Amino acid sequence: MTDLAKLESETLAAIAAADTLDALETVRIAALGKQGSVSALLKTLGAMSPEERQEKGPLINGLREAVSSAISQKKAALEAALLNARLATERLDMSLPAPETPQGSVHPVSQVMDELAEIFADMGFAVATGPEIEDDWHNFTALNIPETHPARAMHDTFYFPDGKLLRTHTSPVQIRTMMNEEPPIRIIAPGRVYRSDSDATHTPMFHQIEGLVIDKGIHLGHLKWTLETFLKGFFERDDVVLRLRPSYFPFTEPSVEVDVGYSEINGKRVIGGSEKWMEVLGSGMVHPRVIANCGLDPEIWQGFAFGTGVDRLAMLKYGMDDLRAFFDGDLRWLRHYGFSALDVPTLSGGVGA
Ligand code: 2U9
Repeated sequence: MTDLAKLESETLAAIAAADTLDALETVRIAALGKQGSVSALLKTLGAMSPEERQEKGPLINGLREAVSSAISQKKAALEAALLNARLATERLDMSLPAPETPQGSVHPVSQVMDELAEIFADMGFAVATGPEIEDDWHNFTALNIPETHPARAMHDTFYFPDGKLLRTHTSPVQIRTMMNEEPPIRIIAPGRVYRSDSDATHTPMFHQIEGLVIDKGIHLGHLKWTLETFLKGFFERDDVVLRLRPSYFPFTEPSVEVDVGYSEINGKRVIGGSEKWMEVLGSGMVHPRVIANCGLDPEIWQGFAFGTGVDRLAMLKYGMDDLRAFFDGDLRWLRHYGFSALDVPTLSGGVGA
């Protein structure tokens, strides 16, 4: 065997024997690298006589071609094997049955939001959402909240350096809806809101749901019926009694605070009857100035609005006593108070299934 044939068979055998990409790279450097055996042969071509080069050139170049193509093929094979091995270990058997005990649970806030959406959908309300970062106009000015109102103070509102703010209520969603849609309007606006406040009953982020109806000939009677239907559906009792007290909000006139009757049984609040009262909602007829601020004629369009805290509603219905635990992410709390993903609230099945 000639030296060339020997070198070729040895190098091809080394390539065949390389069982990792690293080992193959070592073989490649030994043959085709700067100091490699095949490279050394290529360098000898320069010193040869033309006749010798004519004879040896094709042989040496053929050797280089054979070696480099064998390396490419081997490299592709090793890479494919590596990918297949990875795919085999990362394979998920989608036909496996789900775990007997589901791992996750639906947070009470999500559950109550779904319950509320279901109850209001039945009354013809659509769900509206909007940005959590708002401007002063949508959060305050449009709602007839004057510059001097305490809610604007730095104490309550989180401001950004550019003057934008974290919405302090979901009311800007209703402002945006009134500006962008033609009445009649029937919406609820659930979502996160932010106020600089923190104790057992206040967290800097909490959840609100507000509602808005704009139509012709809307009056306080429509508001009372809507809130009564909502609270009866939510607490799943027909004996829910409402008490409307006159109040003041800049964005409604007249304004009413709504109490719900309850009694205390074994130290627990049970909604129903009229033994004791607790405030659950704020509401009123939308202030004509707010309607005008959104480009509508208050002589033609009237409406009512209401607002309440979703976290507080959840606490009342499901019996938690510390709001802060809602946002701790403690798995024991979530397992205790969480809902199954399959407990979809429906009016027929009971919203709090
Ligand atoms: C528009 C017009 C009027 C929404 C309203 C309240 C009364 C209210 C509080 C309840 C407890 C907020 O979570 S809470 O602190 N809300 O008392 N909210 S009327 O009135 C609106 C909203 C939008 C355009």
